Amino acid sequence: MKPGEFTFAMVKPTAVKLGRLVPILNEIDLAGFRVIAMKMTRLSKSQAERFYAVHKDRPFYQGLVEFMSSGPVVAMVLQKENAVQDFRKLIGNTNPELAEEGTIRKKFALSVQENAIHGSDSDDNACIEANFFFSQFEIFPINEQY
Ligand code: IDP
Ligand code: MG
Repeated sequence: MKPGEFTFAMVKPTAVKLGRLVPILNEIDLAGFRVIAMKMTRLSKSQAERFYAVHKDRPFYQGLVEFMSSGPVVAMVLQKENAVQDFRKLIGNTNPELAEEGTIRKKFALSVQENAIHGSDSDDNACIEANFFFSQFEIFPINEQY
């Protein structure tokens, strides 16, 4: 897959627990993204620590790790042109109080921490994060050989 054509997303534990998975997937579909890999899984604390290692010195890190390992998440790889930027726009600001009207976080987030969904912030991180959850045999890019 070429950088720029895909991003990594993860529906966070509270959103899954509250039954918001399908409504969130609907928003993702309506925005023109194609799901090319998906799994429901639960992160161990050490996996959550590794996934969010860039934030390890931030005051919210321990709480974030506890939260992200508190229940099942749904991880996915999404294909679309300009995927990373368009998906960040679709999910909105990290803080739901600042998130733009119509964004997924505005609609589904409970708080800054429990903000419904993760989206990669760069093409490099989309690649790293997709590989964190999926092997090459679990990602099915849409192309001529599909
Ligand atoms: P992002 O998810 O919009 O990229 P980041 O700054 O990368 O935001 O933070 C990662 C995650 O850490 C957020 O999605 C949120 O769950 C949590 N987080 C960020 N800032 C805070 C905070 O100030 N308090 C509590 N949790 C936070
Ligand atoms: Mg981030």
